[in-house]
Amino acid sequence: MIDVVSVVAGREISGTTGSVYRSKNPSALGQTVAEVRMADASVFTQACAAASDMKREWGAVPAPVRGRVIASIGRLVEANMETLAALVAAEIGKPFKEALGEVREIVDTCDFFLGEGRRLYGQTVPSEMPQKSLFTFRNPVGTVAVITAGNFPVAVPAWYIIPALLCGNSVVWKPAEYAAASAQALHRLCVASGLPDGVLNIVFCDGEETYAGLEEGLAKGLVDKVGFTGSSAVGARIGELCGRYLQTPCLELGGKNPMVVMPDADLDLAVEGAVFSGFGTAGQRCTSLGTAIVHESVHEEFIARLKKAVAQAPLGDPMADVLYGPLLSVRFAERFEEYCGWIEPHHTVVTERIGRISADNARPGFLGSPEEGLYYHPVIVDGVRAEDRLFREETFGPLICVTSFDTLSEAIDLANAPGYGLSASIYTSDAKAAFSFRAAVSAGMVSVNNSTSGAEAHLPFGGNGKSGNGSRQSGMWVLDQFTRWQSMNWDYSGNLQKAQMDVREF
Ligand code: UN1
Repeated sequence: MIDVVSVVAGREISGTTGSVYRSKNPSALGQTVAEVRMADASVFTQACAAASDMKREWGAVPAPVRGRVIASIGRLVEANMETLAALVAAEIGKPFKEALGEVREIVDTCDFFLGEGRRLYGQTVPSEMPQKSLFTFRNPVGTVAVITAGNFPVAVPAWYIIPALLCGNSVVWKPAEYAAASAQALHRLCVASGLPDGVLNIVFCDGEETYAGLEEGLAKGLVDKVGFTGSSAVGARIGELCGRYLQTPCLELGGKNPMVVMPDADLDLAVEGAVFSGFGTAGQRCTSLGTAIVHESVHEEFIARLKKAVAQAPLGDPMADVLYGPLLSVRFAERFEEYCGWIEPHHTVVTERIGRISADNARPGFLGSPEEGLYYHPVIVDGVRAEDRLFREETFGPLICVTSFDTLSEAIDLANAPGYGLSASIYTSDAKAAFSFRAAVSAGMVSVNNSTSGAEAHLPFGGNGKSGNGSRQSGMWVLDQFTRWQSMNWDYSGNLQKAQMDVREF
């Protein structure tokens, strides 16, 4: 069993609330992976102060040197890839192969940003006046608080932590407690790569303590930027809190991601995409497929092929080659069962139970007794309507909705109706339809003949509407989150030249 503690300014803090959270293996609830010594709000604020104390020092390290630290993080993560992936698989039940992909994403992120250490370009800009030079610089924002979910317990945090550090910021990271051991492992690898104490702190505390600690940190001017990945409801609360202190957080929230299947689509490809993005990671990605919006002429055929593909997909032990393993934790499983309660009489549940892990099926929907693993059978619900709760809200589990349409314009309306806007996909061989869809769908990410999930680490990642506040992570675009532009003008004429007033006319 792994003992998990907070680390502030290089010092381990072994819990201040007296409470211990047990992070269980969702494939075998009897097995505790980690005991997390939970901290309270004051530890979160202390971590903000520790990070804030280091921000000048770290920000003054030349960016290429920070880039070298990022390079060693990448190398160290790569050298420990299998161990880290196995820990992720044990702690949240993500299939090992996917977990390896997740760890690979950290390495990709490091590869991208180590080079940015030698760029972080500013500009030279012409002045209105002679003998005057104008420049722009990217300055670090200062202290970044990173609060992350556990469905991507190491890659998504790295999307914040790596560029934030590269840009010269110090960081306080609050991971999800149900993925605490994976988070602690990543934190240790980062610190071992040469980060000075206090530059990357990690705090384990529950939601309310985090909120209180963050508020105090913001009020005391110890937090300059918040990065949050998680539900839209919590994101709204964090956004409100930051707004009170005139801050714009980077919010990466939920999704109800649509996939439009046009009459000319390659149906097998579309079905494969629906299976991967609907049921991969047990549907627990922010980019998971929400609703397949299928043209009425191919709707029946799509359902038939989808049903067959899902029935053949192996589920179960995350260490085996499976489509998906258990749900993340008991809390997520309970919530998913509630979402299944949104199925209405006018819906058709297409999938039947496709297997049993054990004989006594203790709860409806589970493939076996939940204690032996939070395995849930795949659910496909046909006949959803735009006004249904199931259609409008994220269900974060192995459930996909299907509905049909007649014209592309109707499909676009349906795609936008839930008010999220993260990822959207269209399957078609018609370029005009694909580009029209791209322009009209409100989504940060659009796929053509590809599923809604599986974004690459060097493209902008993020959403609109209920999926976020328009901020973008990843690639060069995230630099605008973790740096602030500063302009400088330098007048070497020896005179006071007044902008707008002393401009020479020709
Ligand atoms: C998330 O679920 O928070 O695009 C991120 C994808 C992943 C990231 C998902 N690379 O599916």
